[in-house]
Amino acid sequence: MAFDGPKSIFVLTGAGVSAESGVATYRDQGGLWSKVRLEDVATPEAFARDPERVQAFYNARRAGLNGISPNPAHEALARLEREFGGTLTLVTQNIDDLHERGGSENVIHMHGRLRRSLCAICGDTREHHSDLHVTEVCEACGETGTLRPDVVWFGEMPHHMELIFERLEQADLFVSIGTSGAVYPAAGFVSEAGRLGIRTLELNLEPSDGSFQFDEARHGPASKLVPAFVE
Ligand code: BV8
Repeated sequence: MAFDGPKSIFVLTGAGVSAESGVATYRDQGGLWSKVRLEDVATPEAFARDPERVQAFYNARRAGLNGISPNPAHEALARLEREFGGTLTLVTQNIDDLHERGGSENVIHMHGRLRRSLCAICGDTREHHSDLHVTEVCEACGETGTLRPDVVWFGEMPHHMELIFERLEQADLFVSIGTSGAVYPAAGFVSEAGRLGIRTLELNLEPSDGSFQFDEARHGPASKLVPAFVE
């Protein structure tokens, strides 16, 4: 690792860390938002308006997780978690489970997880790897039609924000990997780190919207940059 001994590293990942595993990103050429409007599939209003359309959008993405594997970037971050002597906080915006499959044990999913269902009535959330439909019955409360993907939509509060800011304040190195810096509050973490005097590093395929805010930016595929950073 090319930094003079950080003691506490805060890593934020985005879709770019899973791109080489075959998971679609959002804003790249051919990305998810070039095929469908987020207002139609990734907001509570969209779910209220046309639940089956929203379920179908997430069912297709959930099914897509079956045939893919973690890539060297996920594996390098898991190695960092095992071997780094200090504190490592891994926060991901991703809703896939490739960090876990790559060996990371402590992953903070601030935008939820695609392979979990959430009951909109009782709040029960549990592993769910198959399709979800509005006809489904919640096993916890018995209600029908209340199960949705356990993901954070636009206009909804991301998870674990208090813990995230606590960890960010304790960090002495902030590393952003594979994110366009387009969505808040995640996109605001780098300026918060800068305000706190924390060293900031961007590892991304190309300069992101927020590249100018980083002390250092390295550009290239995550499967190459992340193992090189962890070594
Ligand atoms: C909130 C889960 C408030 C679902 C996601 C106006 C109207 C409404 C809202 C807003 C508004 N203005 C601002 C907002 C807030 C809004 C927002 O920021 N909107 C944006 C569009 C302006 N944010 C929210 O609504 C958030 N909630 O603010 O709540 C609140 C407060 C109190 C109480 C209640 C509520 C919630 C946002 C979460 C939305 N959910 N995902 C799903 O996945 O379907 S967002 C989704 O997009 C991701 O999770 C991620 O967060 C975000 C950005 O995606 P990235 O991961 O960055 O991916 P992207 O494709 O954009 O970029 C990929 C990058 O990787 C690129 O830079 C590329 O170069 C790079 N890359 C590609 N290949 C590689 C690579 N890098 C390395 N190697 C490679 N091989």
